[in-house]
Amino acid sequence: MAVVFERPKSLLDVSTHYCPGCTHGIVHRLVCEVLDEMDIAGDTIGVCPVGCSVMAYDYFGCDMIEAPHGRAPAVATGVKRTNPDKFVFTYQGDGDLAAIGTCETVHSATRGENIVVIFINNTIYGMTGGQMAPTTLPGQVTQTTPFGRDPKLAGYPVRVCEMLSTLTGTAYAHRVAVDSVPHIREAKKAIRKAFENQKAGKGFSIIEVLSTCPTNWGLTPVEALQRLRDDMIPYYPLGVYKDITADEEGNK
Ligand SMILES: Cc1ncc(C[n+]2csc(CCOP(=O)(O)OP(=O)(O)O)c2C)c(N)n1
Ligand code: SF4
Repeated sequence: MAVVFERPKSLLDVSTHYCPGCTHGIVHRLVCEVLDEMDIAGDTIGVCPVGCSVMAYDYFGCDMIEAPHGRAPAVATGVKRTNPDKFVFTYQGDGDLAAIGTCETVHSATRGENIVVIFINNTIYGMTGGQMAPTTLPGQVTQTTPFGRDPKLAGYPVRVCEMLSTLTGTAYAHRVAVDSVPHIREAKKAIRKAFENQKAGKGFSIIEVLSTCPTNWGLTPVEALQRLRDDMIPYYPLGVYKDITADEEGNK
């Protein structure tokens, strides 16, 4: 019988520590499918964050390095500049990328570093037990906003793709989701395009992936996917926020 679906070769054949129904696994798979299709796993260096994906180095079958506390884009900058022929990506949650690592995120984009950033937005700090993240929605109950996030006290959520798309150094900013098959296919295309951008030397590419954290949201995996659709997508609209390739082609 023909095999029509199998594990990507660059996704290591090990059990992960992710909770049942967590969408981190889907995004790992998509990155690995792209590495396989472009045949670049042997030439790729990934940078892990703090957060639930801290141990992603055990799952990706390429070289990996750990960068604590939001410093992944800074580490990726050094790795890419010293290894310009390698593909370099970071894989970061919203606490890592948009709180403690905001500075590194913004400035690696302003410098137009030729790296790929995979940004997992699940509106919460997953690993540490469900505290408010910069992306937590107004009214969302977390461990540190037990009555719901009140923007008057806790500020407004940060829309990372919108913010980074204003920076000249950003080549590509695209928000996708992994709640349905069509959205997952779109996410894969976006991740592929980000790596193709790096191959072409286009500069900083960020793919924001709207994701779920069923454990800390207190929902079943299926309910969590529905919340992503009902609450997250309206606040964080999907789409391309910046694409210099499309702009260049439009100006021809
Ligand atoms: C300065 C600092 N404060 C707190 C922590 C603890 N910490 C480690 S991971 C994490 C949350 C990360 O959440 P996120 O980046 O959203 O990833 P997720 O676990 O949701 O995938 C926190 C607060 C830390 N490492 N450093
Ligand atoms: S705590 Fe949340 S983000 Fe972390 S593995 Fe579990 S479901 Fe995923």
